[in-house]
Amino acid sequence: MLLSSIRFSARRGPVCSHSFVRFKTSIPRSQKAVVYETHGGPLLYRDVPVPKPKPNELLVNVKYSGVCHSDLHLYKGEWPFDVKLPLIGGHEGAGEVVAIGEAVKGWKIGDLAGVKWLNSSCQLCEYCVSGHEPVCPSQVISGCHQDGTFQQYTVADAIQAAKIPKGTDLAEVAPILCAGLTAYKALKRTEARPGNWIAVVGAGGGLGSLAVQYAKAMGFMVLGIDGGKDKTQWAKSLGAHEVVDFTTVPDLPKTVVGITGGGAHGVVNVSASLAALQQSFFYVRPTGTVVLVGIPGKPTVDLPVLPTVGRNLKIVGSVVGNRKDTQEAVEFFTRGLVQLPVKVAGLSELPRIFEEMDKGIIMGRYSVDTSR
Ligand code: 8ID
Ligand code: ZN
Repeated sequence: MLLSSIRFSARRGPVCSHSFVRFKTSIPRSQKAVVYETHGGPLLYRDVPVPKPKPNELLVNVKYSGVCHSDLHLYKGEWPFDVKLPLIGGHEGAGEVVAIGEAVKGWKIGDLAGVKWLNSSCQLCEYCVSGHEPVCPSQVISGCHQDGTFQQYTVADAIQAAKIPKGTDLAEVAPILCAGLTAYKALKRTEARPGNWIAVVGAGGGLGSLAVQYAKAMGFMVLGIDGGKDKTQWAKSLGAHEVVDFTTVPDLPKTVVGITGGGAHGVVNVSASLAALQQSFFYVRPTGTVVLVGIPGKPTVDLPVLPTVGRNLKIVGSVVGNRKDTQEAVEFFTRGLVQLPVKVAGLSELPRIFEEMDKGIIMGRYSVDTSR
């Protein structure tokens, strides 16, 4: 867009005479981002051009982005995804709308917006029209198919972008856009009832810290499972009724069945561990549900057929959530039902954060400040 083509409109502010994009005057031409050119290659903190929104898109000045383990899986090339390279990753962005494409309705400059894993979907297929847009075959994923939120400005489809109420703490709300949403939807997928036991596997991690709190707010009894004293105490401090350290307990299934009086009604596996997933089939309660959320690098388990059939188990997958789930997940946060004790770091520190995540030593979630 040529700056000379900009004209000003009293009603809508400055506009471009060609595309009628509405925008703030202060958008720079370049910005800071973390880019990688090859899987596992250097994570380069460098200047890149500010993207331009398409007619259906918002340009969001990302203030904070959560750092999800999915970003690390994608960076390492662990999943058979069609990843754009070079790539700016990230899909838990929270920021301010600074430009609006000509076809966008319902957004104005200055609104707060969340940028999610699901950047856009076709809105026409059978999944999109039935509220299952995260499985749309034409979906576009932020920080995978297109550049994501590890930059100061990113584009987001206006239909899928999440509305964030004015005054919300952007560092804290950022991880709700993936971790919170995914944890909340997975809990719904258990179809458990208030008072039932939910086992959260990976309770000390990013999704787990939120799953524990959403589960408690939804009226479930919560058993948090993770490794080490720090992580189990952390899960307890977030409200888990009981915690189990999988690294010290001699027989995990027996322990869980004992604590829950017959097995967990719902198991939400938000760990990136194949072993953890495999074990969960042996402590879910008869008629209960195991929800697969975490995706280990080698993602194949042996499903024990006889116990699954004979105990009427449900084994389901769950990927993020739809727009309604997003709205609800954000509301739990803005109502104070879930807390985000995030660790704030600079975007330039992403390489160190990925290292810590790889070692499994992060408690909760990092939220990176894109201004440093
Ligand atoms: O939509 C989805 N399905 C979705 C959305 C977002 C993230 C799926 N994910 C996936 C990620 O790609 C990743 O595989 O969920 C998984 C967890 O993401 P995260 O919460 O961002 O990761 P984390 O912060 O590293 O937490 C993982 C926790 O699992 C624990 C670790 O100690 C850590 O606290 N853990 C491990 I590794 N092995 C465990 C085990 N055997 C375990 N906890 C219990 N038992
Ligand atoms: Zn994520």
